[in-house]
Amino acid sequence: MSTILYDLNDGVATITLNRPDKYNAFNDTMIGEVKNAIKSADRDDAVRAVVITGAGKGFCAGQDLGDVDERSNITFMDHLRDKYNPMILAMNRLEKPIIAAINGAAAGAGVSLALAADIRVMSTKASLIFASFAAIGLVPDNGVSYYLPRIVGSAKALELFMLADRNHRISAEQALNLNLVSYIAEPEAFDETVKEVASRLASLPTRALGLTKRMVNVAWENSLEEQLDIEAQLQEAASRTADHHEGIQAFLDKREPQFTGK
Ligand code: LHQ
Repeated sequence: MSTILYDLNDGVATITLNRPDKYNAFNDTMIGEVKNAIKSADRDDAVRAVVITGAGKGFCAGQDLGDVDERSNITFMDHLRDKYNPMILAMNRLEKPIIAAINGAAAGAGVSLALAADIRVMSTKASLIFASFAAIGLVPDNGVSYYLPRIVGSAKALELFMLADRNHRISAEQALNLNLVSYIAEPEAFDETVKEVASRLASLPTRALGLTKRMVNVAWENSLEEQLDIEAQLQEAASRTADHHEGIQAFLDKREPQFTGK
């Protein structure tokens, strides 16, 4: 049985982690299915934005801790390299916006998954837990040691990782103040808020957004000179899209643009 649900509606592909009795914790099947869903969203021109969310009350509780013994024949290093890392890289390389719709608690690899998305919307009943790794004697993984310091700075990232109390939960209000999420919503308004953000992203010039993601992804490693050159190259690519021409024409016609993602 599949561990995720995949649904495509009006340009928005929604991947729902679907192991609610396990708080949507990752087993090997779910890691592979999320990665494959991201890759099929990449191949499908009808997809112009992706939402990742969780079924039931949680977003994702990270690695299924009941599953670890069953994997005793594989090292943690190989497990990360062969299973999890390709999923996080697929998200980073997808040149379409990814929204993490954080409906409930996100812990361990679950909070890593949320930070690997491009935009986060969080329910006020959800929480982010960065201390789960240290709480079981592990280090952060799944890219959270890459993304978290870039969002909140190294000092805050270390504070969040090192407060090794698994009950140390970052609330939606705190997450918003730390720039960890872009929108928060009361549970009753959560689905509608996610829908609005996803629909808006799906109506924008998809190629330009994808190239913007590529540009921002490399910005941290580049000098100004290198980044200026990347901007020049990607601007050239964007200028050749139909959506660029539509954007110019709509401005001249004094109407709203109708972008097609091409
Ligand atoms: C779970 C889990 C779970 C199984 C809740 N597994 N069942 C690690 C190892 C190897 C390689 C790769 O990378 C990693 C990275 C990691 O992800 S390490 C971190 C692993 N995750 C955690 O340590 C989180 C553990 N869970 C929690 O701290 C809490 O459950 C959270 C904060 C997520 C939710 O708390 P509550 O809202 O109080 O719910 P709960 O604790 O009652 O959980 C609900 C159910 O979900 C419960 O099952 P039950 O049958 O009693 O209803 C939990 O056992 C189950 N569950 N997390 N990771």
